[in-house]
Amino acid sequence: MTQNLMANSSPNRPNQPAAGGSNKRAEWAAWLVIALAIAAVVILIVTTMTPSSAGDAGLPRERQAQQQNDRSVVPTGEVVELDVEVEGMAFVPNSVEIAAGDSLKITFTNTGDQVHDLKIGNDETGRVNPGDTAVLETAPLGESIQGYCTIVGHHSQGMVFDVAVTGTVTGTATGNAAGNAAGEHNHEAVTGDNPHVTVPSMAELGTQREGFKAFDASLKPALSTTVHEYTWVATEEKREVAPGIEQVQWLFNGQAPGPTLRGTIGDTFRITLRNEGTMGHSLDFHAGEISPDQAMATIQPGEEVVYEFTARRAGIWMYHCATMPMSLHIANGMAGAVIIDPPADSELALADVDAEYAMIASEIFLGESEVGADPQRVANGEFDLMAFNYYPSQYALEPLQAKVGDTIRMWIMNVGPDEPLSFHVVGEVFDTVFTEGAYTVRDTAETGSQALSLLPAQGGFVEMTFDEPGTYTFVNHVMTRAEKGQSGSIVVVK
Ligand SMILES: [Cu+2]
Repeated sequence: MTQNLMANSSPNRPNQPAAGGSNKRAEWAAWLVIALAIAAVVILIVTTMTPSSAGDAGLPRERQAQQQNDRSVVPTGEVVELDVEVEGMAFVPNSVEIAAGDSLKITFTNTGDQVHDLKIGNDETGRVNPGDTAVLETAPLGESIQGYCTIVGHHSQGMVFDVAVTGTVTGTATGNAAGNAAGEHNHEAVTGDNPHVTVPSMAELGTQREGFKAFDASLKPALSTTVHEYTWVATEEKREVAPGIEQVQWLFNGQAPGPTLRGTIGDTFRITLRNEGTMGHSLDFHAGEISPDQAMATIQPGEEVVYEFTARRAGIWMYHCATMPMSLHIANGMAGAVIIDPPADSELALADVDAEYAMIASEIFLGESEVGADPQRVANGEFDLMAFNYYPSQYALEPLQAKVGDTIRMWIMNVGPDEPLSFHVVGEVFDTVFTEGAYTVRDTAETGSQALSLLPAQGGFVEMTFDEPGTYTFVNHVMTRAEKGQSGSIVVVK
């Protein structure tokens, strides 16, 4: 190579004959080759461009498909009119069905408490202040499309409006456009990339549904008995775990969380666990101080184990299935709390309150309906939703109730399996907080506590007194966890 270069750039070149006949022919031949090459390139470019019209050549393929689709819409002249309002972070109604070629005239009244808008395709209302109304008229629509609020974060929280178009024109271009639109929707509107289900959005979690019944969070006083004897069955049953999502849960006594037990220091708890499931299960009571070897052993389907312990210490204590992988058994519902009261004459004695509640905090993992929580996603810590008492946002749908002047005590147990909890009540300061064996503040007006922090397997209680009527929201102040369902309301009336 080096030698050739040396040869071509040889200093001898100027000494070669300049205008010999054979050299001239070679020069013409070279020019001819160059001209042919240029012609070939030009032909190639022209050929490539021919299928597209000049106007579309620069557009991305999706946009071209969209344009072709738009051209295929035959307007019917029909205008479908409807009123749309806002409830929380959702449009109400949040869908409409029209025929291909119809257009929409939406009278949008923002009944929410912040600015919203509605955009469908290229048509939008513009910003609408709370209490204001705007009218949105769309072009004739040829295929189903999802409208949404363009305010940052509202789309991803579920502020969407589905227009189902019947009699949609079919064809490759339409199919591509629809596919792309659906892909974009999934990416933005769901809270995770769960391959099994579409995870409900924050708006869907907060949407009222007829017949919904929340898990009863009210807590009764300890029974006067000193021996608490129960038989629990371990089962695996398909239940609703989030709005519109049914999947298998693993249950103690047919419920998730398992029953909340309550007694007093010195009481004996004797729990017989009968395994009516299809796999091994077991029990581990953190309130007990006994050898794990027998009591916590995994029992097979059809077997029983008796777990007996004497409660020596006051507080709220976790219990859970201790069969591997524990994360999965807890994620599927096998966890709960035991509450042990100090004696009334103890210096730790509980004050009188107007009501008590028990909240078991956990992650929710979604999976195939027949399987339950996706084991791999549980192993990876990829939770989909968060919950108090194993159902996201249930106390937002069915709030706790109190009166002005009431003092309530909320017992909180974080069963995880993995996520921390920072329990806060919007608009309240806790007068009393007890956590993991001690009061951190107690019946004080001079100071107080804004959040009870609990790692998995930690518990405690908070007390608060309501001075004014209103809707007080309790949340995991790890804020994105609240938005995934770890929030609820206390409605306080006069
Ligand atoms: Cu289990």
